[in-house]
Amino acid sequence: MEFLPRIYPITDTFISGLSHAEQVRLLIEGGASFIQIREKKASSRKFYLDAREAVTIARQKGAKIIINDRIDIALAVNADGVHLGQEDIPPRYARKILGDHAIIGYSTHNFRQAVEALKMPINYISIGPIFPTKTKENPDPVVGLEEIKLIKQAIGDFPLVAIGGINLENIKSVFEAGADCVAVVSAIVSEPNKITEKMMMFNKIQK
Ligand code: TZP
Ligand code: MG
Repeated sequence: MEFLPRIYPITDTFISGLSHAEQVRLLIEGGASFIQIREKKASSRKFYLDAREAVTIARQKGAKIIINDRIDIALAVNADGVHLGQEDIPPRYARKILGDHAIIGYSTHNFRQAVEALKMPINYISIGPIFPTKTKENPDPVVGLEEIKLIKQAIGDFPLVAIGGINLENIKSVFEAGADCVAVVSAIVSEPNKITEKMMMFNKIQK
């Protein structure tokens, strides 16, 4: 998983009260090298300006930025890739638009979707929500740890990111079940003055 670290923080302006760029700065200070920017509410102009600043900060520090949902914003700010869901533009069109070098992640919510995703031109699969989460509106049913094991067995070396309700207490069980990487929103960004510290704590977790 040369491009994928073990901890994959995701920004949220609502939960943190900070801009995406501010969160990116704090996350990188805490050791983050691969960050997703997830924005569900702001205007395109506001998101563009914030994402552009986030990419500028990340480039200076050698970190990568993945944009959730928005291929147009990813192109406009020259991000490293996009993260797409089941309701977004299909990965093969995203690949055509963004090119071979872009990192494309794809959300799945069950075994069937995860195996189906292997046919797509993507770089990693995410599976979730593993545990209950308040961060996502209308989340899919909770997947659980057993499903991670089954999916990892089926997809082999293909990079698998687990997401949803993951915190410092349950993270080891997620790695033990077979996740290569863990994506985290609220357990890292919910307290704006502790983002750097929490990122460091997550990065200290051994597999
Ligand atoms: N997709 C599945 S769960 C989730 C997303 C975006 C939210 C994860 O947030 P948290 O706060 O880490 O549970
Ligand atoms: Mg999406």
